This record gives sequence, structure tokens and C-alpha cells, in this order.
Amino acid sequence: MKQLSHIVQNRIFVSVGANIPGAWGSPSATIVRCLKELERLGFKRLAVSSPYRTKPVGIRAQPDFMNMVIEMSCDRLPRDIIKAFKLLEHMAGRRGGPRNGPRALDLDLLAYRDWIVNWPTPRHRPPLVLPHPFLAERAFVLVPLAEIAPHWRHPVTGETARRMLARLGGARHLARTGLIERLDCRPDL
Ligand code: PH2
Ligand code: MG
Ligand code: MG
Repeated sequence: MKQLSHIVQNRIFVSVGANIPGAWGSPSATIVRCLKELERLGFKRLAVSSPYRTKPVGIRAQPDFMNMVIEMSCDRLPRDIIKAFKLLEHMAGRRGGPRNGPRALDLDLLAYRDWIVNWPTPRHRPPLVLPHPFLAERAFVLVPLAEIAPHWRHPVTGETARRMLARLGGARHLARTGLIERLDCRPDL
């Protein structure tokens, strides 16, 4: 039988967030380690945004976050990717906690190719929704996304990352949806 030698590489965007120390150290140390571990698991890095310091959205009484967005390719399916992300979150010391609460590491699959899954988002919040349902509402996602992929188009709305960011509004609204500052220090990747 002919060997299946062609492995499909799927382009994905991932939001990385951390706001409390965990098993891998500070939020910035955690993110650096997380990038290494993703590589070890077979994710190929295509682009990495600057890190951003952001105000917590959802539950406000918690430390500021460090957020960034990475573009990668991999041969996995979405469910498998999420499984790998859960494993890394657990390795980084994350254990449960409230939705939108503090976490040592949060890895969210923003987009998988141009796939549309469970859209519009049903009320029962299934584990897999693609693209990520809050992508267009969060400055802490859109700012780093537009930094590395301004022309990427949302598969449902057709809007580019740059356009979605412009629609989010001026500086005050950006602050309300999380943005504070781009950090110049690139964590040592
Ligand atoms: N993640 C959340 C809820 N709120 N706020 C900021 N600034 N950054 C995040 O990554 C974040 C959040 C849920 O995962
Ligand atoms: Mg999240
Ligand atoms: Mg998450």
C-alpha cells in the first residue's frame, strides 16, 4: 500500500495569557516555557506578537495579565489541540478556578484554518467554538492579533483583524476591553 507521506499542516492562531505565578514561575517565565513546550509537542511557530500588559476583563479584582498571540501550524485536529493546551495549562500549575478568574496559564484556540464550528455560539457553551466567540470583542486578543496578522480575515464576518480592532473603538474602549501597554521586552524566545 502506498505510504501516506503528505501531512497536512493547519494554520492556527492562539491567545496566550497568564496573570499569577505557577509551576513554571512568573507569568513571563511561564509564557517563555510554554512556547518551548508547544514546539516540543510538534507545533511549528510562524509568528509571535509582542507581549502586552493588560487589565483583567470579566473579574476585575485580580492581577494584570500578560497576553500575546501566536500563529502556528500543526497536523492536529482542533479537539486534539485543545487537549494539548489543557495538558500544558495543567503542567504550568493551573487548577480549576472560576471562569475569567486568575490563572497561571491560559491557551485559547482563536482560529483553526478558516473553520466555522458551533456558530453562532449555542447557549450551552460547547467546548469547541471556532473562531473563538469573543475574538472580536477583546482588545487583549485583537491588538496582538492585528500586530502579527493585520490582514487575517474572520471566517464568519470576513472582517480583517485590523478592521475588527478599528471597530473596537478608541483608546478608552481599548482600555475597557483590556489593553494597557505593549511591553518592549521580548521574552527570550
Ligand atoms: N482571560 C480571561 C478573562 N479576562 N483579561 C485579560 N486582560 N487577559 C486575559 O487573557 C483574560 C482576561 C478568560 O480566559
Ligand atoms: Mg481565555
Ligand atoms: Mg481558556
